[in-house]
Order: sequence, then structure tokens, then C-alpha cells
Amino acid sequence: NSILLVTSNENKYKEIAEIAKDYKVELEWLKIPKLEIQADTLEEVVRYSAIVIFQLVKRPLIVEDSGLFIKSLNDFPGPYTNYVRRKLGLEGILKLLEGKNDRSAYFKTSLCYIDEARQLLFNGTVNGRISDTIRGEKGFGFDPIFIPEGESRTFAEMSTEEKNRYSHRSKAFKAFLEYYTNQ
Ligand code: ITT
Ligand code: NA
Repeated sequence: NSILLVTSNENKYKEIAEIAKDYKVELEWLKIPKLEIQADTLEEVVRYSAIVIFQLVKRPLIVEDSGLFIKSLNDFPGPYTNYVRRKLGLEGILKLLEGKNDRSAYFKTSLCYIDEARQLLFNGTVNGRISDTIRGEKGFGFDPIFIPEGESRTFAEMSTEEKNRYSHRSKAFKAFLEYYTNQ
């Protein structure tokens, strides 16, 4: 009775596997893209993906979608983070923030668990700021330009364990795993 974790992103899987070690839940990685709709919220994206994939595989599963929300850009790129990463990249974001004093931003993860009986949504966020330069080799995506509150290092300068102490993803998954293992 394991739960499928649906993601094409190996880094995500590694971060989540590290968290799940501390819980009596078995996660099985299903490495496929999650069929994303274009929507203005992460919640809508994961809900839809979960339903569509559940109809195909008919087993309990989790999908998650994450995004970077930058305050001085009116929370852009948010649900469009993937697209912006591919089209503008890290340098593109740094360019958009040139001359702006407020570099605050947050990462958010929405995860959807679905089985025969129910659909559950959990969120996690981490506040922080966009760095002035690209720093660090670890992690993925926008990690080299995101500094969580209370740190001077970017996520890309931290080990998986350290990132998990702060991250949006670890908060969302811990909330789910607490709920799921205590029901
Ligand atoms: P899925 O198969 O799970 O969809 P993905 O890599 O496409 O994998 P998302 O759509 O959730 O994942 O990610 C949206 C974008 O946000 C993408 O460009 C990621 O690189 C970036 N991102 C997500 N989580 C991140 C994190 O923890 N740190 C840095 N960037 C992140
Ligand atoms: Na996405």
C-alpha cells in the first residue's frame, strides 16, 4: 500500500524521499510529467493533474507543483515559474529586479494526494529574498538565486538536508505526512 509520487524531477524526488524516511509511509517514484494545465494558482494545477493521472493509474498518488513568487513583480512568475525558468532563466529574473530595492520573494509548494475516497491539498511556503548574483551548485531550478529568511546562503549552497529545514516542499510534505500517518 505505497503511494505513488508523480514527478519528472529527480531533485524533487530526492528531497521528498529524505523527508519521508522519518515517517511510516512508502513512496514509490513514478517518473512521468504531470500534465499541467495553465491556471492562475498552484492548487488548480495540482488538483487537475492528480485527477487525470489517478484515472490512468488508479492507485493512491501525490503530485506537487511549486513556484517562485516575487513581491516587486506582483508575485510573478508564480504558477508560470517553469515557463519563465526555460525562457528567461536565472539571469532574466536578476535583470527584471535590477534597480528594485525590494527583493523579497517566497517559494510555495501545493501538493495533492488522491485515492478512491478523497482528495487532499497541502501547501508549504518559505519566505526569503532574491540574491544579487547566482550562487551555488546544489539543488535545482531557482535555488541559486533564492536565500531563505534567516540565512545568508542560497538554497543552492545547501545540502538537501539543510534545504529541507526551510523549504516550501518540506513544509507541505511534512503537513501531509503528519496528517496521513495520524489518521
Ligand atoms: P514536475 O514533473 O513535478 O512537474 P517540474 O520540475 O516541472 O517537475 P514544477 O512544475 O513544480 O516542477 O516546477 C516549476 C518550476 O519551479 C521549475 O522551473 C522548477 O525548476 C522550479 N522549482 C520548483 N521547486 C523548486 C525549488 O525547490 N527550488 C528551486 N526551483 C524550484
Ligand atoms: Na509547474
